Amino acid sequence: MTSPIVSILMGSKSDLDVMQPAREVLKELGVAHEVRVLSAHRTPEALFEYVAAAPARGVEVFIAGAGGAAHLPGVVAAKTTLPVLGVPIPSGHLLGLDALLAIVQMPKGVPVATFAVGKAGAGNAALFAIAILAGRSPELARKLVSWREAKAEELLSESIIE
Ligand code: RP5
Repeated sequence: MTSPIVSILMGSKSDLDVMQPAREVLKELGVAHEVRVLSAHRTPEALFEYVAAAPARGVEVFIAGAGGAAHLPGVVAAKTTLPVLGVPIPSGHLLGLDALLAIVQMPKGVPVATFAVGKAGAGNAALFAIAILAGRSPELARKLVSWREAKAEELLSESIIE
């Protein structure tokens, strides 16, 4: 089995649908990853253990999606100096604005890169993770360029509506 380079975390199984585009992008570009549901509030000890052990298995970037109080990305960032990419999940009455503000307002010294609320943010977090890894992998850099070109071609092929 290939070692995971990217870890996708989410605070609840109910976040899985919104985080799906991150999995799809990583699959499409052939980046080994693993996906875990671990909560900063409900399972903090298990989360700490996971974050501590992940680099030894090959993890170089964390993508963390959470809704509501959305402490997961920040708590992961508190426990590692690897890049942490936060995805605000739209949930509950505030539709993700709560999670966006929680994730984006990290205190100085413990950064989390914050992405758009919802599925666009999840997909972009995966692309950004690959962009980080592409710095040392020409193969990944090439794949990223091809992916972008393929998307542009797809759009252009459907550009004439009438
Ligand atoms: C957060 O609370 C999770 O990330 C999720 O978005 C939200 C609601 O969780 P559930 O009550 O659906 O498990 O911790």
